[in-house]
Amino acid sequence: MAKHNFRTFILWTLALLMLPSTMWAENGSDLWLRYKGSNTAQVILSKGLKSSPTLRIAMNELNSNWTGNETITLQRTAHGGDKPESFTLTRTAQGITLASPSDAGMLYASYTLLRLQQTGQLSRLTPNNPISESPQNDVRILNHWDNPNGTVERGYAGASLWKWDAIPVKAKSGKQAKWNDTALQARIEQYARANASVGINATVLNNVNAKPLMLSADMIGKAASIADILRPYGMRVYLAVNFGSPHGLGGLDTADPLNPEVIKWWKNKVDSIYQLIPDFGGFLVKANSEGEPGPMDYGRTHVDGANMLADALAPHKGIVMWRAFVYAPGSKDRANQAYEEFMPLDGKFRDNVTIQIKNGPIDFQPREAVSPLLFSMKHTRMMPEFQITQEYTGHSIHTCYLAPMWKEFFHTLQIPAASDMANDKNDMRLIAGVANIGDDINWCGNDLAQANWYAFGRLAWNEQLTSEEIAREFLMQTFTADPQFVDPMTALLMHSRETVVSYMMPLGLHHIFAGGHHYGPEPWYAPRGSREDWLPRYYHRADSLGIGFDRTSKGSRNTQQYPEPLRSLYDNINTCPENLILWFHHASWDYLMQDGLTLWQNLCYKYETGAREAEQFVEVWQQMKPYVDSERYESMLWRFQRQARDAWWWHDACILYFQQFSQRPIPADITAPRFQLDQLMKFHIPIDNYRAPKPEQLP
Ligand code: GCW
Repeated sequence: MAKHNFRTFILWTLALLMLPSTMWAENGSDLWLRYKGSNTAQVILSKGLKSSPTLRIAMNELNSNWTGNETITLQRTAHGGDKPESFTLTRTAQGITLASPSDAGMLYASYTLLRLQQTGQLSRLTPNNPISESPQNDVRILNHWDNPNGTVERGYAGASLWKWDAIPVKAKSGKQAKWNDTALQARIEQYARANASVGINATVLNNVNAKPLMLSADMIGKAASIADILRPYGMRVYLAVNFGSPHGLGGLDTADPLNPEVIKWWKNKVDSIYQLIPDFGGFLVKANSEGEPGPMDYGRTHVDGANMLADALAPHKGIVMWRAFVYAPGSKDRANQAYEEFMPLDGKFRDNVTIQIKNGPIDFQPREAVSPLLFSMKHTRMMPEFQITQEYTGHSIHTCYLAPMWKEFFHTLQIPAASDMANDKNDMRLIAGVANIGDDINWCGNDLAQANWYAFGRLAWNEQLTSEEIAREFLMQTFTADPQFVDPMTALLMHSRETVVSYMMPLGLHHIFAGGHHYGPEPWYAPRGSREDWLPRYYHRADSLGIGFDRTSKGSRNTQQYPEPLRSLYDNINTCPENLILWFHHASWDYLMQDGLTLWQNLCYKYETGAREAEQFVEVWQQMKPYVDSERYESMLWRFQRQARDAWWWHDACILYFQQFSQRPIPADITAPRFQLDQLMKFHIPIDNYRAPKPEQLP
């Protein structure tokens, strides 16, 4: 705990001691950090190792949370060829040594040691078996879609964590600012601690739909105050910037990236940021996408825009993450566009530019094919972007454990031959996740959605971990290590994403959500005058012959953007994985699938299976009652019940709607619809983009 928080800590402790014990209520705010250590460790720094704020945190965590009385020694190792954040845990007769070339590495080693203890895995660490770890990604970054006005785009866990009004502006003198709102300060420190405990080392504080205001001197001073809290936890701050800022904020009459005044404006702005935040990470940019300004507004290219910013950042070792989420209205296939726009630019970006690419080519759907661009550029640094917040997987209501989706993504990237995947910019690796964190007391709005924050960190550190081991770790640390709880709940989490796919968008269907908020089913959504590529029918293309988007060599030719063997695999309906069949093919209703049933029958059965599974989640959860505190039990119970009801809503809406096209009978053993199509078609939940719906708003 940083020194400035010591007073808060004492005050809280006194306050808690005065509370009668019955008033203690669980609220989920402790996340997976619920150590019950016995305070008996002897933690020391090896000879000559100078203490630092980071090492003080490491020592404090071990001192208060380790159970056992051995001596734990923190030790600095020579850099050698190791990554700075790598570490080794060694057990000797004298105790345990945590060694790393950096303070941050020793902090990660401390959290790893504590995790091993919490999850009963300490026996893995024996004198003959040291444990060494090195992060797979150098930059493991959260992207907050938080706006300066306190709202969070696609956030379902309350308002923004950053209470900008209450955050002090750090002065040019470099003196640490004084926080009046110490509770906020403590909360941000808890955020940093949670991230460090799973290896997340960077954060973009604000929305990619960025306001020019974010670069005002005041906001930079506030970001610097946040950076001061995050720094000892090994985290660096980045900002999303509005490309039009020289115009929108600086008062210039242009933001043309080749204009000398504009170039100078950015250079000065960057220099002023580094004065206050010497380890500032850099910029994230959404340009010429969904109405955001960009270099193309001035007849320039992504390269011109990204390189200009990169040049301003380079003297300070900052980077640009330039997003490839681009698509123009009226296109033949939205899935083709990032590739078409960026492939001709391959090799033209500066070394400190990374193209940030969503895992799939459309938009964070429950299941997407991997973005073809990620296989294709050879001379450009690229990073994947995941969405941890559940915009398309049930907001903070449905339980959908996303690690299996991310593992599926990593796995697909391994399918082409290594030589086809060679990229000469792989000396530094990065990965981003759009955060699911808000100011709700339990951080994520849903106690089990914390698992997605946790899993993002763990996988960003080590892509080889299995979804299952991550789920187990999470459950054991967050709830209880009792196998009566951990086993069934691991199974539930492991199943949950496929269940969501089944009741929402099976067989490669995508984007058939309600318009705007993306919560429920509206495969019919088509208000007059809308952009065609924002409407479900653009994606499902149901007609009397069949359903699905023909992206083959005879259709939009999207399959041709993939390397072999994926190209041929996807192009042929008979070899295309069935879970993506409607992503790549317009298949006939009577197409025979591997199980001998038709596509139409399979579609009906998928919805049926998904809805029944969601119902089983309620039962599983009810059996967990003895193992869970009543607060979290109740708060998850209504969510599971709502999820099951929503699954039937999806089931009825999609089966009845698509039957209008298929004109085929619904198999007799499918549960009879509870809703009527015309009722459902009249219904549109009156919610905005910033909140999960309330139960009473739903059918
Ligand atoms: O997922 C979509 C969302 C937008 C978002 C956009 C993006 C930040 O619906 O809310 O805007 O993608 O990723 O830029």
